Amino acid sequence: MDLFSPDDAAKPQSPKAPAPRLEKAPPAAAAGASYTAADIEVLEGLEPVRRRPGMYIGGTDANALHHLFAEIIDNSMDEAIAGHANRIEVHMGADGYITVADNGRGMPVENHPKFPGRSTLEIIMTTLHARQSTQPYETSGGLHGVGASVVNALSDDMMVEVARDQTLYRQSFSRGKPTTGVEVIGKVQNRRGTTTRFHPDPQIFGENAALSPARVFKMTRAKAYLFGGVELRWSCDETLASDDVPAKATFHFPGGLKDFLAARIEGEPRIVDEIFSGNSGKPGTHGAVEWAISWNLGDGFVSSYCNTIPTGDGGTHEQGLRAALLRGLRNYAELTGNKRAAVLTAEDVLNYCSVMLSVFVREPEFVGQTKDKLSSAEATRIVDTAIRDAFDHWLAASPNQSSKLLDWAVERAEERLRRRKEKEVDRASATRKLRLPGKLADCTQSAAQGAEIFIVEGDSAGGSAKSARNRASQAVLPLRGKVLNVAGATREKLAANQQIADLIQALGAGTRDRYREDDLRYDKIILMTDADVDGAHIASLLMTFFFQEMPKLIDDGHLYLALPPLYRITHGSKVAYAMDDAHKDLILETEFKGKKTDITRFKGLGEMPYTHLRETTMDPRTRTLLQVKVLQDRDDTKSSVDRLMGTKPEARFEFIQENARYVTDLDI
Ligand code: 0RA
Repeated sequence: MDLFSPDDAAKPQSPKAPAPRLEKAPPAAAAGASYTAADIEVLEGLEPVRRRPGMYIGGTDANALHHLFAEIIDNSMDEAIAGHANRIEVHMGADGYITVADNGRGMPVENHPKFPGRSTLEIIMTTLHARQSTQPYETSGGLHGVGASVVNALSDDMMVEVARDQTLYRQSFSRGKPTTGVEVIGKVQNRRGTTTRFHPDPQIFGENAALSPARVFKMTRAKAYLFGGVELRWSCDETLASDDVPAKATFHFPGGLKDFLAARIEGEPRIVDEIFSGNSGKPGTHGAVEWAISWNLGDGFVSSYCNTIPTGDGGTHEQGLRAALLRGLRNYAELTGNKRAAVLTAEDVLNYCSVMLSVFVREPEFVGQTKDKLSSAEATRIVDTAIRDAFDHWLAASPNQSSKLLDWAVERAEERLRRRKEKEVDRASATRKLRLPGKLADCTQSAAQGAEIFIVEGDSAGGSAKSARNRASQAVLPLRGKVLNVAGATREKLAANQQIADLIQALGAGTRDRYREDDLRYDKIILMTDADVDGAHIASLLMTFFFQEMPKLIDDGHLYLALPPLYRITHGSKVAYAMDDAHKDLILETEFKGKKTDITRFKGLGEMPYTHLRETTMDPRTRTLLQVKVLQDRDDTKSSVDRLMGTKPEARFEFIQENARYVTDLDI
């Protein structure tokens, strides 16, 4: 049964008297009826909005607060754009309330067909996305609007008044829930429309949160510029008025965006005097576009809108604008034989440009957290098409001004290219400074403290070491073949040697006089060569290199020798490793005495399973390292090194003759 009848509604009611509740059936669940999806939505109500306001209005900051006002005025603008309203009034009170009133058709107050016993007004105000599924408007922004219900959810007090059918209705809400039914307030004559009054909830936005009169004033005025078919009336409490905010003002701008832009860029020196502006299509209908563009020396901005809703993050309509402007200027360059225009990009044309762009599309789509970016694909073509021809005409009409604009844009482009080149050169020299040898498998930590580099012989050992390492703190540099003997090399030969160059680069600290401890990229430099004579030779060549080129690195205790084993001895699950033959014999005599053993001799690090390499040689918890130190007086050491590693073979021969008697294990 529909309780609502014209007779009831026509009865005059005192606003103070408790109005009869016109319609409210018990919820389906309470009535014991089965749930439908729609019912569940209603029963769920607006609690999710209060729990996570950011999901609906992008946060709870000042922007979000002003978003509430935007939602409400956008609903009235929709009604105006649809041709049903031509006046919207905004009032800010000293009490923190804001009121938006339009002279549209008025929100429907009769029973909602899908929710028996509940008015459409109540459904609109208390359910998410409760818009009619068939779009009532030609170009509605309302769906962008998360809707009046979200504002309701986030207001501690809200009231909607509808003047419709000579009757004034009212319903009040708090925090998303009705506090009254739809009340008949009285009879009205010559009045239609919707009035919405709300107070943002301090529980959500904070006790001190307040809408900024200046900001709300500007938002209100902008609507008048964006849609010439509506008059905006502004008023605020005297205490809120200021130099920027009059207590009362009326806006009606049939001149549209051109006037808006002219006002915004007043006093800024222009590159070209004339504003390029125009429009296409009937404002408020699908495909309508309006634009105003000035090339001036101010800060430059692009203010774009879709269905009068600001699109702060741009989107498809701005893409259309960029394409049209770039193509137009390039065409003009071609026509006038200007070859330098090939380097132009849309940025060169649009920087130093103040733009207002407004487009109307049916059922627009917005993306992004605060739905500030237009994503409707058709908007690109609509804007591109509308502006392109007009721009060609505008450029052709005054060649002086157009050439000035073109030259200026080309200069910007050339400047941009120059800057980019400089930047590239800077970056190249920066990376050169930092460049690491390609074969280095660096550790991921950047601090030298605790970092280690293993210098290994050959790529296969390098592969095993890379598998065995702890990537975070251990780097691996494989050197191929024998390292140059620096003791016998000239500085030129040294400089030309790739292995040495890689090593110096990887360590990062420089050599000799230019050695800088602070630049050393690792804490421990670990020479990890095979446990055989060749390996020992390479290790001694490397030690010679450090002794000669980076003695401070040794003095400071950074150089180490790894001790990989030569043998792996197993009996069942018992495992032991031996460093050399003597060590192996000792282990066999003691730990494995009388046992049948398997003995593996590693031909090189590259043949060792990486797990064994890790456990025996690289893992700081289980390995043994030898720290390299210069024990004798440095000069004595230097003469020994020269003698053994230097260019004179006779010095080595002498050493062998002197020391041959100490040799014990000689394989012949
Ligand atoms: C739904 C349907 C109709 C109008 C509205 C909503 C409406 C909502 C707001 C919000 C602010 N001002 C508004 N004006 C209208 C169409 C009702 C009909 O067909 O009469």
